[in-house]
Amino acid sequence: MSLTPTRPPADLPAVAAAFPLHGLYVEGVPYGSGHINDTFAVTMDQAGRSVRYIFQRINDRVFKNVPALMENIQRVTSHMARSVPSTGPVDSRHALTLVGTRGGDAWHRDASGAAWRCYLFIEKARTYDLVENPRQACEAARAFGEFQRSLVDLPGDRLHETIPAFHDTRARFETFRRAAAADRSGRAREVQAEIEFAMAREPMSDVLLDLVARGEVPERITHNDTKFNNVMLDDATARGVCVIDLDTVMPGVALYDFGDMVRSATNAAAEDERDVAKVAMRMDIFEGLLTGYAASAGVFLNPVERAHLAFSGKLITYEIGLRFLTDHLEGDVYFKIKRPGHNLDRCRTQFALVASIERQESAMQSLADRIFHNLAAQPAVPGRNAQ
Ligand code: ADP
Ligand code: GN1
Ligand code: MG
Repeated sequence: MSLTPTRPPADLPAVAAAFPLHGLYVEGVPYGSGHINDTFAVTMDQAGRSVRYIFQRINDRVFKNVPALMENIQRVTSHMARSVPSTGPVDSRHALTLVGTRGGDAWHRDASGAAWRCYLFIEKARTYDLVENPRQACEAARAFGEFQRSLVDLPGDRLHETIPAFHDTRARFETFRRAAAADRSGRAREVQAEIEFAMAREPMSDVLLDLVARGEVPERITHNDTKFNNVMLDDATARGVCVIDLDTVMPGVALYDFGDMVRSATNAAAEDERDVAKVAMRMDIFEGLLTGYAASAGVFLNPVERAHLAFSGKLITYEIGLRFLTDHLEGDVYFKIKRPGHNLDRCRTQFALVASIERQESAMQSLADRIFHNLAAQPAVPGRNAQ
């Protein structure tokens, strides 16, 4: 079972010593609410000044090829550091900065074999689990769109696929179907309603994959985990300053990125809310997302992508719901949990959000059409097709 750590590992000072940080180690505390890696904020005392760094123990059950993952991140962060955002003021925090090890490597393997990396801490900005207003949604979507746009001209080979078939909804559905049939943890009986909800929507799995197969939706370099708490908003201005959590940056489909913004930002309730009556897709937040995304990504989205903006929110919410349900059925082996039934609660909120989007989908797409109407229809910046 994957449990969220509540205290830092005893060897964190030794891990920190593998990186050329100035000053004296003061403390390391668990940080953030990600479901995958173990993240710690480490404070160093540099001649009386406190300087923080982010340390992450990379989850190598999820990311099986750490060297390939870190090569992607190195390429992406150094390219972004050189690029100037097309929207908004220049801000040195716009790209994550990796701190290499004393030996000159991008990451460190500790005595127990665990893989660690270190980033400069993005100060005076923070992440939020829940969107508070449309302005925040707009800023987050603008920043994710800007992120996609700045990687259009990434030089070199195709990025590694850090998790193969990550957004292959058909494959996710088949994994779910097998987990329900195998019922390894004996939980299938109590989740019949969720299993039926998932089964009834199976045809949704192929819609985007078919468009990609027909060449109507291009491959691009995408983030693939554009949840609202993976973008840092400036404390003073609420501006989206930096996109983080780059483990899944790889070739992908822009609509999955937009869809995950819809899933994680428009929900009125938390991802793990137990009272599903609180779950609802908020139209004003959706409008904020569309406005921000149009400002940065509008120039390169083609008409087919634009026509599926609302659908993408429903699809990715369904897909992540399937993944939470699968993990519940398999005994909580993938996502970190803080309580029994945590993944089931997460699945239920996702499916309630799918239902809420179903009720509003046509109004959502009409709004998308209106907001994207005035933008040029032809992609000004082509997608990167598979090489
Ligand atoms: P996970 O893959 O587990 O979600 P993230 O990379 O998203 O891990 O990091 C978890 C949390 O740590 C983020 O939500 C954010 O609050 C914080 N965080 C990550 N990187 C930085 C950074 N460079 N500066 C400040 N905070 C960060
Ligand atoms: C995980 O790492 P984090 O917490 O940002 C997951 C995403 C899911 C998300 C659901 C590598 O994201 O795919 O959408 O949880 N990341 C991975 O909250 O599986
Ligand atoms: Mg994260």
